[in-house]
Amino acid sequence: MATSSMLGVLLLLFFTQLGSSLFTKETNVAAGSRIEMEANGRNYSVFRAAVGIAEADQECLNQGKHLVDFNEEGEYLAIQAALFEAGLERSWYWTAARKDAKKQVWYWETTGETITDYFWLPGEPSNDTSNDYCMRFDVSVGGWLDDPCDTNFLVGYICE
Ligand SMILES: [Ca+2]
Repeated sequence: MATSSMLGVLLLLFFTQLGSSLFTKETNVAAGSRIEMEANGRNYSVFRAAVGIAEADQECLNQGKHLVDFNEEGEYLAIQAALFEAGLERSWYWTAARKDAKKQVWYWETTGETITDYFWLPGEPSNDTSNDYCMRFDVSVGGWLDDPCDTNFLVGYICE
């Protein structure tokens, strides 16, 4: 009896650990926090919350902002540098990039412009599911991943 309950506890610990390593990322941004940041002369608000992109989008709108779009390579690199400088690099962030399902092209939802500078991580966009239509920015490794838009494990988002 003792052995089987111990085994149960061990299995529970194993799967809890497995789950947390699959669905969360070590972070240096506290959940629920908001940090103001400047990059390239523009202001950005960095949030951390377990929300899908629709909620992140709405939260930016509530503040008269929009989800971050990297309108040019320089803006992307400046934001990445600022996140490192602010100690916010160990996290994932939603961006305003979307995939047009019909055309299979990526564009900025904010401007409608097709994205021309790409910083996908190796193997990305992975198209793991048929609805990987949103983009996450993984700062510490300096690249992008595609994900279902309703993914809501603990990530962050950046408003500008
Ligand atoms: Ca921008």
